[in-house]
Amino acid sequence: MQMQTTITCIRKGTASPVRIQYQYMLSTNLFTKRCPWLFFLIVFSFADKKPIKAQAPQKLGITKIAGAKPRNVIFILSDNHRYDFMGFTGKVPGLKTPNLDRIANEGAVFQNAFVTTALCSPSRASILTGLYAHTHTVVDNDAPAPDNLVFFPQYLQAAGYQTGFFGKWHMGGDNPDPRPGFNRWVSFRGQGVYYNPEINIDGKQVKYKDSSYITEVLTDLSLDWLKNRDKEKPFFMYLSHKAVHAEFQPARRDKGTYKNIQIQYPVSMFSTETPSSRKFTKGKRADTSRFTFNNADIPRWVREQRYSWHGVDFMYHGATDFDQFYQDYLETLLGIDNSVGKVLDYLKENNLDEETLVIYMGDNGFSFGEHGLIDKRHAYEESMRVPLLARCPEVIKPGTKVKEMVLNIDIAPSILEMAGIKTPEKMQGTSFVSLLKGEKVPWRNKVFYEYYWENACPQTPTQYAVHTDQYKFIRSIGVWDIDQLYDIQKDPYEVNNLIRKPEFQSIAKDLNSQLWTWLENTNGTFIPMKRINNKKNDHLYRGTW
Ligand SMILES: [Ca+2]
Repeated sequence: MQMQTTITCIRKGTASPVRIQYQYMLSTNLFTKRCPWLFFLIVFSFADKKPIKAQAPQKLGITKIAGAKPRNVIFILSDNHRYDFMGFTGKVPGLKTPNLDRIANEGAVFQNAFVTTALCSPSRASILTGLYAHTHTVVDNDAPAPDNLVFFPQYLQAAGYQTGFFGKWHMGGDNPDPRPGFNRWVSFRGQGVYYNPEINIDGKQVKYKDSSYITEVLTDLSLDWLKNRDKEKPFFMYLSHKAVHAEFQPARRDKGTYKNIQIQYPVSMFSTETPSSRKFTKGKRADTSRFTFNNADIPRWVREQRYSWHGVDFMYHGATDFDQFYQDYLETLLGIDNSVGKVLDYLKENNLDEETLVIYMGDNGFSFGEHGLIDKRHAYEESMRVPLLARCPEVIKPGTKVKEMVLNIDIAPSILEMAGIKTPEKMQGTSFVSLLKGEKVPWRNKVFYEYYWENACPQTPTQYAVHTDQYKFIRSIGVWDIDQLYDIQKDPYEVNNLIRKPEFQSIAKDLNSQLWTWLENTNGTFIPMKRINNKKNDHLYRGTW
């Protein structure tokens, strides 16, 4: 395969990552040696060109909620924004997110929001369908969305809404073309790029130039759509940002804002350290004195991942500096906060801010050194927890705190309820609107988690987990290794694996049983294996086979 393409790569051997634009003649050998993840990105961008079949909205059966007002809704989704990196949480001293804080102060904060799979495509499919990954079958970042899936905006259209999608879709290979459920379509191929993006607007490719920045382009296009909408109909807007996905690139005005911020090294960052580990000296080490550590029972795959693509000692094949990576993330996040501010300002200026529901959410979490890891996928808290905020003064009291455990599969039923539509029977999520109103309703007391091993990032095995108010049980599949049990209340950073303690055997047994019951009851024991066309992304042999 030979084709001309422009890629961004990171040059090794420099104190901080230097991003440089290369003109490369694409070849398998080059990519597996220099930038293997791009090889997969590009291979899959040409792998799936199936036409997208649209379902006619009128064929969808919807049941309306009697007397309900069809409310305007804006859903803002960010990428890889971890749950606690917002100004109001105080997690990162000096980090400022005034607009996210505004939603939190004037609306509701979900204190226990989780995704059922911490990976871009599966989580996005769960948000759009209200289904677990093993049900919608978008189980990894390359699995296409089957034609029989119904995305919740299709129900909104059927109820008379005008709907718009703006941003990252990332399901079904790398196809940027319009998907069912949206009157206005703005998207891009796969992960997209931060600067000078090529955008698909209602089926036409448009190239943005002059250092245009993706977060601003998407925000401006979404607000243009709102300004020109049919004011006789209710609206639903899905603003789906590329930020803050790696490789992080802040807006130019934000670059360097946090050059002096104190980086926080988490409690579990050094548990798997060895004499050959990188030295981390710039940031502040967490106080570990309050916690009991059981380093003997850290799974081997976690130890080994420390020295992998997604570990602090060998990040992106040793090409990335942890401290710079951390700073870049915070600065890229500022663009998201700015976008949220523009949306809120628009609503206020147009007298829509009392009635419109605005939801802000991340598609999955992100580790910054916890357990010696970066990235997500695994079932630790930083990966499966997400930021989730909601504001709608007509419905939600300022300063509302929702303690119940809510999931990405609850988004679709909740937005439909706010639109006056009952939850479709096939959806596995539950509307959390009652919780937003402060009502006491029966609610789940545990959540289940799944992650499926994927070829592109083989260092994380398949993970299943069950998370109750107190405990988390994590089962790894496909590796000869130890499982994990944590008392999350006493051990929020998951450093004391209880799995071999005699007094916890009955708890582990019960949680394991619940996990399998959930999988059996939701038809989750049959995971589709999708065709893999390329070689394994194994750094060890570096493209020599
Ligand atoms: Ca993501």
